[in-house]
Amino acid sequence: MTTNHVTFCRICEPYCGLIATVDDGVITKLAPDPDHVLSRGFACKKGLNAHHLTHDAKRITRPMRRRTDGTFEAISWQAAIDAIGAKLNATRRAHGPHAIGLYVGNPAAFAYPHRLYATGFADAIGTRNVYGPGSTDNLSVFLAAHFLFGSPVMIPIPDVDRTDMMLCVGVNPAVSHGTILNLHRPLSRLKAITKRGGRLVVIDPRRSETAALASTHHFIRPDTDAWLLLAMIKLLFDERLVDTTFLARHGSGVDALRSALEPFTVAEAARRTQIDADTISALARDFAAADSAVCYSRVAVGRFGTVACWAAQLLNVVTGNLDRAGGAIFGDSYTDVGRLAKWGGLASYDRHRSRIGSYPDVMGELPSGILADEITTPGRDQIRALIVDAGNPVVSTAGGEALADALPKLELLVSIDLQLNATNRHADFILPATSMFERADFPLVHASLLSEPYVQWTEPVIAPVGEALEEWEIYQRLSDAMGLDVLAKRVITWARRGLKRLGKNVTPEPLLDLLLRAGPLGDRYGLKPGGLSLAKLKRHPHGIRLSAKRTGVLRKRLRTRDKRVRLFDPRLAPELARLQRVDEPDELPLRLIGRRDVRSHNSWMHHVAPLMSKRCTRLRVHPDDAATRGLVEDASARLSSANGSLDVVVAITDEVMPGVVSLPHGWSRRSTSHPTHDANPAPNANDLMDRHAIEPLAGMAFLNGVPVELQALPTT
Ligand SMILES: Nc1nc2c(c(=O)[nH]1)N[C@H]1C(S)=C(S)[C@@H](COP(=O)(O)OP(=O)(O)OC[C@H]3O[C@@H](n4cnc5c(=O)[nH]c(N)nc54)[C@H](O)[C@@H]3O)O[C@H]1N2
Ligand SMILES: Nc1nc2c(c(=O)[nH]1)N[C@H]1C(S)=C(S)[C@@H](COP(=O)(O)OP(=O)(O)OC[C@H]3O[C@@H](n4cnc5c(=O)[nH]c(N)nc54)[C@H](O)[C@@H]3O)O[C@H]1N2
Ligand code: SF4
Ligand SMILES: [Mo]
Repeated sequence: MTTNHVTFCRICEPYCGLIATVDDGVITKLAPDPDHVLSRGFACKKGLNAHHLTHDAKRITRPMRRRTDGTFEAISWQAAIDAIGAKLNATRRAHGPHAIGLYVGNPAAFAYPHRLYATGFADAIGTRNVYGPGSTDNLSVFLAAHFLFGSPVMIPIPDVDRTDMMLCVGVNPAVSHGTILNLHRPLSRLKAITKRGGRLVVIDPRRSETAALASTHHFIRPDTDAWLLLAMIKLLFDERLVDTTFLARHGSGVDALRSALEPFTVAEAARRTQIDADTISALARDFAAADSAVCYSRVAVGRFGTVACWAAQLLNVVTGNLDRAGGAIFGDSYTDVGRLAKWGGLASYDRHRSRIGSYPDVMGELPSGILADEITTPGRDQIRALIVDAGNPVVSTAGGEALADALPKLELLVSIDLQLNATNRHADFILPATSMFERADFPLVHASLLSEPYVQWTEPVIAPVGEALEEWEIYQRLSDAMGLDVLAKRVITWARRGLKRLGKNVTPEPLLDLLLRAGPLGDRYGLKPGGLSLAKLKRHPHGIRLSAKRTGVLRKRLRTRDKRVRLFDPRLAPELARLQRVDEPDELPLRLIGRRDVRSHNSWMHHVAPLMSKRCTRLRVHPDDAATRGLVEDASARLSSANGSLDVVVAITDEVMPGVVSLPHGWSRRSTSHPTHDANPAPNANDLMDRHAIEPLAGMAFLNGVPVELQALPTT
């Protein structure tokens, strides 16, 4: 029997609407949903091929245990949960809670109860050893928001549809489809900016796909964005082009900021960024003069991630573009995310420190760069058991090879995944998770990042394949086996009490229903007829657009004590000093930057054959740099950093600026015993990264702007 199901994609942040065709329990086709309230018929190739992962013949669909010879055998859920629970309890008893670590990867943000239960489980154990992709992605964006606005989750987003000038710094939304931003139909909405007479300006060492849509593109020497942005802000103060009324009303610490900015002159910024001084000055003046303007940025994975991300938001603030149409707006609608994060214990910074390196946590997460060392360094609190859930840190974190060497030293490694990867091939147990089509869902994690406020719900499209379970259920079972309460610390007491009064168990659906109904747009359990409830969402599978006040909400949203934007946090001072001190890192002449491909997603879409035909994993090199090294198109070359070397194939193009080379991440030459994956081995950019190059404030890895050299390899 053939049936069609309305659902939505959960690979990346737009959550595009999809129609799934199911034949006898198998998804045979995915099409964009033309009736989705926001995506209106847009979906990308990744989303449209996601069912190949669900029905991949090599997918892990039963709990697996590793035999002594390294192969895996299927076991029952009961046997797996009992064995893991007993070992985790024994480890905790013998060595304390920190001996158990968790790495919770990127896909955990795309299933609404996943993260809640994963962090709830870590809290129930009492471990501080929680890791994830944050330190290779966006923790410094969160920390910048914490410094400025008093909460790491209060991240203003670009008001793309109304802006007169969008300055994209270190983002490539034409390929990524947005980051820290829920933006449906991202391409047409970016194109609309210039169509309506606005400006899209891109700062990128590569003429990216977003740059191709832009009015102006400026190359920038990688990892120098903090200089550009700080010099722009200083110039605006010097030329009295800042919005003094806005700053007087909403800012605190203007004097401290002004003196901190003193060293960041346009002349010095021009030298470091390789953007000429006139261009920097004109950019700053244009930004301040625009009717509305917004800087949209994720310059997080350099040596100065937090300073750079802070400066990017600060530019919006000092020009009065915060909380204003066409500027940077707070994206909340059906719930107050800042308050929720505080109640849930998520809005933390420097609550605890790592054993190795004494790094502060950001929202409970520690830098992935120390994970291998936390496993191998003897002593109290050494990690002896690790759960890797929806992650592949051997491939996706800096210097992941060291982690690959460390994993076999663990007494227990548990993976929760759908497939074999370079990390869980070392696991003692692999627990099969559902794919997105086998679970109900709601775009919860992006609740404060909605460029157009909306809600939607999907039922599962098919029953779980094999014995796959949702992660929340896995954590629930594990906690039950260990005698722990998985949600003890996270779920606010009133939620528990409220649900009890309604005669409901504390499980994800009733919790979500409560969030919606008790929220500002909720039906308040009948008091506000027509308001939101899960039942209402279920009646509108293509989503519901919401009307919510999006500007003029600053004081309500700010979580600083004095309800002012904290323009300068003294914790930034040592970083500003280091920024001036550190110039060019060493003698290697080229700078390596990353790249994403529309047809792959981090380390895990490589199993999908239809996506792989046009992939490009070559190193992009400027013609001048190729010529001086005697390199021709498709030549093999050795790319070396202080940390290691890789053999790459070269693509020569002036889309990268001279002195810069670009290689995608997420690839690996390690065997995963998967036919498609093994047919597509490619160099792992992270083999060149130094895991110990950790930015001190947010623990960011240094992945963009890494010094490298390139040499031709003899042809064989
Ligand atoms: N050099 C370099 N490195 C980078 C980056 C970079 O730009 N340059 N980018 C970084 C970024 S932004 C990120 S987010 C990280 C990502 O790094 P990680 O968070 O480690 O995630 P992935 O490598 O994408 O691996 C995800 C795993 O989850 C599995 N999976 C997929 N869906 C599900 C699911 O629903 N449930 C479960 N349990 N598992 C699932 C996949 O099979 C895969 O094995 O990589 C980072 N690494
Ligand atoms: N197709 C696809 N989409 C994805 C993903 C994917 O793997 N594939 N991953 C998803 C995830 S997890 C994330 S976090 C988002 C990331 O979303 P984005 O941040 O939008 O994507 P990136 O590709 O990391 O974009 C970074 C851009 O910055 C440029 N850049 C590199 N170094 C510098 C620098 O020093 N300064 C400046 N100014 N620019 C620099 C790069 O050339 C690139 O164009 O994408 C998401 N969407
Ligand atoms: S842009 Fe592509 S991968 Fe991202 S949600 Fe939409 S369809 Fe899925
Ligand atoms: Mo990411």
